[in-house]
Amino acid sequence: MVTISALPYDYELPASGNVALIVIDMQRDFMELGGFGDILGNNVGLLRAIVPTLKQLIDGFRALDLPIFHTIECHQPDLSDCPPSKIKRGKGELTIGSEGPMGRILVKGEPGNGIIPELAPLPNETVIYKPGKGAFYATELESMLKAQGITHLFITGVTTEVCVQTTMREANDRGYECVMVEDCTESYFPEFKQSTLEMVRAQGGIVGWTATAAEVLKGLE
Ligand code: C5J
Repeated sequence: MVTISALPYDYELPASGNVALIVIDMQRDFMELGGFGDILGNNVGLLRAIVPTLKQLIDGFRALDLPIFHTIECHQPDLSDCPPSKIKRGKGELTIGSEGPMGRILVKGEPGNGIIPELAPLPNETVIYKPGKGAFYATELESMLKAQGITHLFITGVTTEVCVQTTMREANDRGYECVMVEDCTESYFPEFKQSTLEMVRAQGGIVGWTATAAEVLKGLE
């Protein structure tokens, strides 16, 4: 049994459990000027603070030979997987599919849709292309986790209250024991990040746990 110091109480990983790291949407669209996040009026610079810590966590999982799943929020070039309601959101001049400074916004394969170079996935790591906010919606993630017998998830990435929280709630409802890694997730709104962490671990961990990257690595190593 592995014990990780977490909130609201210690997180326990039984010998029969298998872990994975989930890295949500660390893509240029959200992290750089000219991407979707910027076009919606956000200060994308705020998100960069977690990159070194998230890199350490990813490197720790790599060193332990533990599975890593990266996600990218994106749509097919013909936008057939993007509901009109999502395209309309924001009321900006540029919307999903428009030509932006880094190629078509939030479209699979465009330069802006790539994961930032510092956190680029290795060839043996899985990349999940997701059309929704949650990583389970309309993707192969659940079947892949099941195939590998994964039961315990460490969830990271951006943005905390949108795609990270949605994914953690989806995972929790499917029976996964989830930890949101506090210093490996960030929001354009610091108060939303704080509220999300509190929501997750309220009521005895109604959605799961939160812990720092250092505590996660200390427990797993
Ligand atoms: C957003 C995300 N914020 N990855 N996506 O639209 O959180």
